[in-house]
Amino acid sequence: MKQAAALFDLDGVIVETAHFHYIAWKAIAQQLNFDLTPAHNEALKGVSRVAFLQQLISWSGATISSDTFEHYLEEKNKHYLELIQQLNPADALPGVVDTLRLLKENKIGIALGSASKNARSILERLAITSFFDAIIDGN
Ligand code: GL1
Repeated sequence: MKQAAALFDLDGVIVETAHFHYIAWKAIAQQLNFDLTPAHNEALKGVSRVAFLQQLISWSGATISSDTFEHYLEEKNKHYLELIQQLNPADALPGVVDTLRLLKENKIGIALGSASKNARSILERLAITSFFDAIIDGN
C-alpha cells in the first residue's frame, strides 16, 4: 500500500534562520579579512557548514591550517547556537504549525530534510519535534 508523506526543508521553510547564519559567518569572514555581503550569503544558502567555510576561504584568498579550519567551524556554530536562543515557538513561519497539524490529522507522514547539523535544536526551540516521523539532517 502506498502511503503519502510530506518532506520539509528547515531553514527558510519552517523558520527564518538565514540572518543568524549570516551574522555568525560574517564574524568568521572578518577574521579572514573578508567582507561577507548579503549577496555572498544568498549564494551559499543551503550549503553545508564545511562547504560554506571552504568557499569563504577561497573568496578571501587566505591560507589556513586544518586546526584553524576546525576552530572556525566550532566558533561559527557556537555563535549560531547563542543566536538561536532567541527563537521560540512563535517564530515558526506562518502556516507551518497548522500545516503540520493537518498532515498529522490526515495520517500523512512528515519528514525533515536539511543540510543543517542544528536541525534538531531548531525543531526543539520551536516545540515541533514531535510532529516529525523522520529527521534527516547534516549529521
Ligand atoms: C549549515 C550552514 C548554514 C546553512 C545551513 C543549511 O548549517 O552553516 O550556513 O547553509 O547549513 O540551511 P549548520 O551550521 O546549522 O549545520
